[in-house]
Amino acid sequence: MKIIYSEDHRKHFAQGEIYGGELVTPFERPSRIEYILRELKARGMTDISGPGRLDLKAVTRIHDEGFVEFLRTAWKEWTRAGYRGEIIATAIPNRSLQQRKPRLIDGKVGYYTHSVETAITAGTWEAACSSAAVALTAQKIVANGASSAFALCRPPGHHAHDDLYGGYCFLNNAAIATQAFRDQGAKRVAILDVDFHHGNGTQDIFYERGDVLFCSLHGAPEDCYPHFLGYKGEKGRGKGAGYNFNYPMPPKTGFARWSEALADALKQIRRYKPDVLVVSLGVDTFKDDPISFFRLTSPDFTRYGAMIAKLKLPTLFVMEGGYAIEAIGVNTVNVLEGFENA
Ligand code: 7XA
Ligand code: ZN
Repeated sequence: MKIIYSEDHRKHFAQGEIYGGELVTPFERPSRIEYILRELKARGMTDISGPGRLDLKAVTRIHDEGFVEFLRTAWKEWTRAGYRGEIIATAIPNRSLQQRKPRLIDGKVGYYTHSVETAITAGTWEAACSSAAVALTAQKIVANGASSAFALCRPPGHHAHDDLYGGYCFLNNAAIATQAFRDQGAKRVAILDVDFHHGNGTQDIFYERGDVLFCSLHGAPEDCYPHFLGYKGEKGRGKGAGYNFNYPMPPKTGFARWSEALADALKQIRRYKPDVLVVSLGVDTFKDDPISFFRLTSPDFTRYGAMIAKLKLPTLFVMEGGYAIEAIGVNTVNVLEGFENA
């Protein structure tokens, strides 16, 4: 399996994340990628290369142009305003507040985010662009006929909406790659999101579209982030009605229940007959993940990789979350090996 990766992910390394009322070192940190790379190499998956140049047009097929411009210029505006810390939103236009973009950078930050744990730093824009480039380069490999590819993206993407960042995500890599498949001729694309957290951004982006099927297995929104989307009753709207499947599950869910949900999602995907599959691959379903509550073990990741392979679809894996740093490499590579060896 070809693997695409960029060193530029390191340019995004926030020093602070708001967690439990404290400013802590972010769970989403550069070393995550190092552990995955180390394990890939240890298991002989060494077909690793860098991304091509990012075509911003592929990004604005998914993201609002004003949002992209905000991400590109936010750090400059923030420092010009005299601020010395990282960019963290303080006011968000919730419920009955006006949905108008203010002039002041503080207001713009709130206007373009849905979650305040995620800080923007000097290098965030470049890192987010490199992550999207990684996804698009791996996408092209699959579009050109490879049976699979792994986009080792960082920062992750599935919480990013067309005009909102948050949940450690800035550009929605899986959505950008999905749109590229469509633009290059795929009639139908299925997205399977196996990250512990609901892929609210991806769901929202494709919610009214019938050409993209979205299935997400995740912690129930009543009990965990992103809190406000991911319920079972969200089934799509308009042309997208019937093309969105959510599988929210409670604390302590283990592989027996989780894999039943996966089997159902795979059934929906088979029925949909897509040309290609995009997997939003987060391994924070692991039992020791510090911010999640499922109970998957390392061998379970191999098992479900093999289950996904049974679809026999060209498959693009896009890296999302996973914070049990020591195990992130083993669990990620288990999925890929399980898929390849099935
Ligand atoms: O898949 N998404 C993640 O792994 C990031 C979740 C961010 C949670 C922040 C909660 N304080
Ligand atoms: Zn996650």
